[in-house]
Amino acid sequence: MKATAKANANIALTKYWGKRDKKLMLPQNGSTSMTLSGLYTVTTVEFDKKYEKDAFVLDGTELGEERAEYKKVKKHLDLIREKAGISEKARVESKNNFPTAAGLASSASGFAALSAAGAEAAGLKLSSQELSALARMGSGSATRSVLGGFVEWKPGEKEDGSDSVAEEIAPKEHWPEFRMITTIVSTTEKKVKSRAGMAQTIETCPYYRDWLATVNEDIENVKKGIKEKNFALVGQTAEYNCLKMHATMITTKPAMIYWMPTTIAIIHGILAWREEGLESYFTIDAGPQVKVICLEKDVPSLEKRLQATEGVQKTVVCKPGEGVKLIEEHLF
Ligand code: 2P0
Repeated sequence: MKATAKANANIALTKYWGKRDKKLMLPQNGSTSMTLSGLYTVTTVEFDKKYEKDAFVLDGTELGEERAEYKKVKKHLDLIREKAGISEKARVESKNNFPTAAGLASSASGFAALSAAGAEAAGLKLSSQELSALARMGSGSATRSVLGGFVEWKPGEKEDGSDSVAEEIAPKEHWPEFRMITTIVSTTEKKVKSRAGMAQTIETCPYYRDWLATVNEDIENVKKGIKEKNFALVGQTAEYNCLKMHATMITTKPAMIYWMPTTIAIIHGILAWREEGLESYFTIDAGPQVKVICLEKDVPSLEKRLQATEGVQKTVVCKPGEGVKLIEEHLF
């Protein structure tokens, strides 16, 4: 009853921000993303009678029962146990190859890996849609990391949430030249986590309904742009969608301003470079890092410019990556 899974992070091209059902983790709106090669979580889960309680080791440190991350993992294990009809406690070890909780979607790769490894270890045989619905129960963005390439998370209409799942827009082979350059401008843990932040936005932001009114059009444009490999359409739509989401964050009470000076310096850089004919677009999540959407041919010039921007600590170039998969190498 032991299994290990590897899941890549994903970055939304059109964002998820807000739940319509907190218990079933159903989103207010659909979203689209690219699964990233190279930024991943590996998780081993073992259910065994020898364990007296669930244990969760993240990046080499065992987390105490009082930690929020421990509670989320335990809740997810309970859900898997319930589905599989088992009662054994589990040991979970998880490793990220990038900083946790700094706006690089660690909960997406984390819960996709935990769901795949946990389901396998518990003997559940799930389709990829069922697996995405399970991952969703851990973290909304994890729904999308179950699949590779370009992905849509359908908001779904059913009350039980069974149709709020991931669907492939196109596999990674469809557009192998597509790139996202992830910049790391800060590795400090953010002050307001997404879950609390999005709930505050729904409660207090006067523009939230305007956000919801325009998201579906963005989703359609991103899907069309991906299918037709229309880079400008994908980039322009993703950038504007990100700005609309941040407009709701900034106008939430209390305001959530995730951008740091380096975030803004990169934005201005991208706009100026675009004027010169170097085409790239930015997208930013609930954190200060900027993800630069571009094509393979422009990566060398963009990386040079990004690395010369004051405050940029690191850049990581990501291609469209694969979905979650089981691997043989266990962490313990
Ligand atoms: C996204 N974000 O679509 C958006 C954009 C952040 C900004 O999904 O409460 O960690 O676990 O469902 O998935 C981050 O939120 O939140 C997120 P929960 P999650 O990628």
